[in-house]
Amino acid sequence: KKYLLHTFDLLPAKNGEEPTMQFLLEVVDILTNYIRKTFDRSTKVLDFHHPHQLLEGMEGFNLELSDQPESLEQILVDCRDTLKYGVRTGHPRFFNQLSTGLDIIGLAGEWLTSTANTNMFTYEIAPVFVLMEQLTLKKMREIIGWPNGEGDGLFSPGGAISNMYSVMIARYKYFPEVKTKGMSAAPRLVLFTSEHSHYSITKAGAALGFGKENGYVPLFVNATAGTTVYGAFDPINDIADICEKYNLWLHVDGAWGGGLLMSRRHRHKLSGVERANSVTWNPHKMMGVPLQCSAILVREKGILQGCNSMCAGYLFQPDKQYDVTYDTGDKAIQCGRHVDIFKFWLMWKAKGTVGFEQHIDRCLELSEYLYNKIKNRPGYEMVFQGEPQHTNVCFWYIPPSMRNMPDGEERRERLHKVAPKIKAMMMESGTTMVGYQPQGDKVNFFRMVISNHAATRSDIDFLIDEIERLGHD
Ligand code: ABU
Repeated sequence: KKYLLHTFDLLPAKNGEEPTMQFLLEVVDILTNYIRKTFDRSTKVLDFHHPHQLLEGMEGFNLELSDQPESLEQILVDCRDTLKYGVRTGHPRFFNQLSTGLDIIGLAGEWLTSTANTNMFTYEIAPVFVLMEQLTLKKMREIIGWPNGEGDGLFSPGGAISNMYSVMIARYKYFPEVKTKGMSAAPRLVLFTSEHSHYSITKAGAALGFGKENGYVPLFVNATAGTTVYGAFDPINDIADICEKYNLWLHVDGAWGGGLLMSRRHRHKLSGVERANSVTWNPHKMMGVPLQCSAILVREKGILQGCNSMCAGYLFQPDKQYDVTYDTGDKAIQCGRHVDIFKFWLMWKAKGTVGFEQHIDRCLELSEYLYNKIKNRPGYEMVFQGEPQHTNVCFWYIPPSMRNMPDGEERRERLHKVAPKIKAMMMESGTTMVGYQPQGDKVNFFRMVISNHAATRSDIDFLIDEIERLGHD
């Protein structure tokens, strides 16, 4: 009977409680089945279809929006199929992205967040979440090493936006009049970042009107803690010396590598981070928090507010009955802001700081296992010399027919096609996923990264077997 029902039969409809509970239990059943299968290695990582196939419509699954309401039965099918044709990013053999894994407590946190369905801009409507955000950011600043965890911060919609915040506040720090008078209130400014840094730094420069010319005034230096492809750590102390000498803003992009601050064994790789003016740190990467969860942390208190506040009277009334400094929304460039904190706070409670440390140490041990397994294995060439600093292991797989080819343009051209071809076959067979890219003058190579708490040595072995099975010519 329930299948003949429609959305308007659910709460707040009269007598809607029973069908609402039944419907939600069905949804929970779909979700829990999906979760169970995600951790079952006999389940595929994905069931790949080309965009035109999905757009044309699969059996019983039509992406077109309908003018008339669909039954709850169809809505449940839509839920099931949406997951069926998606990618299981929590699968132990999904290595494609820096953010992987499915943490059950984090997931529960995300469900609760959606149920609360509130907005982070004011204490008035998100009292508990605002306090959780403040406390968690303070803890992160303490871990960075800023005295008493003092400073400022926000959770933002991803590392690129966190990095953009850092450029905005640096500009505000040195040229506050830009806020009201525009770019003419500052000389032509330039940012410094390494070739391997994340493209969001140059994107922020482009969006905010910076240039790349000699003769412009240096303002900002980005040091990357864990580059996206190689996982390399810039020498923060050396860079900080230069920034101090020339009075430049130092930002550390630890979107990927920031998580290593939780590990007593690995945090030395970010030595000097406490000298930064701002830090990006994405718990949704190395700490396994469900997407999205990215923090911009700032050493100087009040600067985010100074840079971004617009004091909208309809939202940030100064005469509320509580301490309105907890209305943190005006620090953000967004108005509406999603609650990203709860799942992270809940995971921290559940695991403790030591739990994050164990997770990070384990991921790094696994990548060491992979590196040792392939560094001298026939058919593999490492992209850079020496042990990886992070979990990034970058390598070429050389199919048997190419192993005796002399180095040269022909070999480079052929090698450039190997990783995309193997990756395409992996996706078609749905068994595993790993990223590839060219970098500088280096032709396409695989970038293996490990942040998934479900991955084990057997999954690393599987990946290597799979590359060799698919790459054998
Ligand atoms: N923000 C960079 C993420 C890239 C990746 O997952 O590979």
